[in-house]
Amino acid sequence: MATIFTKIMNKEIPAAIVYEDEHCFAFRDINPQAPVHILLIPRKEIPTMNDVTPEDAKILGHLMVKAPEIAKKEGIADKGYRLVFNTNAHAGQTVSHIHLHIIGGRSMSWPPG
Ligand code: DGP
Repeated sequence: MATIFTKIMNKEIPAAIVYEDEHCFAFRDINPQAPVHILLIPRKEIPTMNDVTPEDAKILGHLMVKAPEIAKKEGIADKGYRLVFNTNAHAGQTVSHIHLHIIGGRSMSWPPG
C-alpha cells in the first residue's frame, strides 16, 4: 500500500531530495537524529524487510551501492556513518515502505537503544 514516501517520490509533498534515479530515491529525514540523516528508499513499494524476495536482490544491492556514494557526497564517509533498516514494531518502524537510514556527522554509541 502506498505510504507518505510514495507521495514524496511523486513530488506530491515536498522533501529535501538528495538523489534519485530509476530505482531509488533519497531525501532528508524530517526528524534528523544527526547532522546528516537521509532516507534512501527503493521506488518499489516493499512494506518491510520481511517482505523482500529474491527478485528484489538487484534493487537492494543498488541501495547498498548508492548509500556509500551518498555518504561520500555528504562528507561523512571517512569519519563514519550508520546504515539502518528498522523493521516492524520492536525496531520502531513507522512507515511501511522500506527505507535505509543513512546517519552520520557525529559519533554514535553502540548498542542502539
Ligand atoms: P522509521 O522509524 O525507521 O520507520 O523511520 C521513518 C522516518 O521517516 C522517521 O525518521 C521520520 C521520517 N519521516 C516520516 N514522515 C516524513 C515526511 O513526511 N518527510 C520526511 N522527509 N521524513 C519523514
